[in-house]
Amino acid sequence: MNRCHRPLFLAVALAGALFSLPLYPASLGGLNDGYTPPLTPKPTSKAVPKPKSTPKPYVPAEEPAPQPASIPARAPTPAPVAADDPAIACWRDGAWQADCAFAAYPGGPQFRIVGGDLSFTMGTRQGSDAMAFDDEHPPHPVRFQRRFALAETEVSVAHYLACVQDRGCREPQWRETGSQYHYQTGSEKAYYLAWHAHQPTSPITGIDWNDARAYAAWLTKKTRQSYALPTEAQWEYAARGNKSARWYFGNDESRLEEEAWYDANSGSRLHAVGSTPRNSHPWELKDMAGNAREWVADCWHGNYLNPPDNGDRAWEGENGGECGQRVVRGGSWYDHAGSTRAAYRYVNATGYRNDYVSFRPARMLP
Ligand SMILES: [Ca+2]
Repeated sequence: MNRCHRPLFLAVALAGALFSLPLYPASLGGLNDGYTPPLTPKPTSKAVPKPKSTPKPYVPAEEPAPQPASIPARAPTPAPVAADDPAIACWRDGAWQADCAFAAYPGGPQFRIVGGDLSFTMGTRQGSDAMAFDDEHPPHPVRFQRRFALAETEVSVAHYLACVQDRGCREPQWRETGSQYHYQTGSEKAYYLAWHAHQPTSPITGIDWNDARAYAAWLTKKTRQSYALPTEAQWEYAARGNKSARWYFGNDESRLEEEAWYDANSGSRLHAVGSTPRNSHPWELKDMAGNAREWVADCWHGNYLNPPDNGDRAWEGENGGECGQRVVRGGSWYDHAGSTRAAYRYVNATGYRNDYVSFRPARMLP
């Protein structure tokens, strides 16, 4: 290297030294993305001397506890009713059993637990059934908050007269002292006699809506359990029996001849409750089609505009309800086939008594 080149060499060496210095991200921002800072050596951990373990005293091993042959099943949910409540017979495996029966009291009317998921479409779509009437629409969803049981049949004459005898109910029209319709002494005695209204096994007739309510109140008092007239929604849900057809057995009208007492086969009279030649109701409710029409709790509404969606409660006077008239359901010995459909509705004045309207109570279950 000669002297002339020495300053140039020094400048190149100085520049090389400057550019070899590490550049830090803090000063260059994103321009230095590829840079990896030098690793900081981990501090050398101090060797901590392990504490001297104290020897555990010797404990002899226990004999293993004997294991049960199988894991016991979880205890079933206790029944939500008292042990002396007859409905307790229908509580099994932690739930109410559909189709199960219990008597309200020994020798009293039988009740059946309704099945299904406690929701359905009530009413009939306009134009979907030639047998339907305008008051059945619009169809609408209904849900029940609580399961219920419904009397297996209409209340029989014998069961109703037990209430009369106990001073819980008024005499039916055909036994009323001085009545022209008295079945033995009245000038119009044939009105009830001809239709077998006085037979102990017939559905009770000659009673109005208040009489039906009085019976449910008497049953409540007698049993210390809660009975009432079914709501219109409860009645239709039970009558449908988990189907969206005309009847619980489907749409085949010819099956009515065995399943119901109506004008084509009744011989123009009432029949013993639950006495049809055949009954294929899934929950074994009987006479939901025919024999006697049945009072329900609700006030009359001429259609289903703005109905309640909770079927547990009766539709009272709101949204145009007429509470001087109450709904009757199910058709009777006197009615043609279309009036025995599950969705069919009819109405009577609250105080009206005749020979083809009866009732059956319901019981809300806890
Ligand atoms: Ca009936």
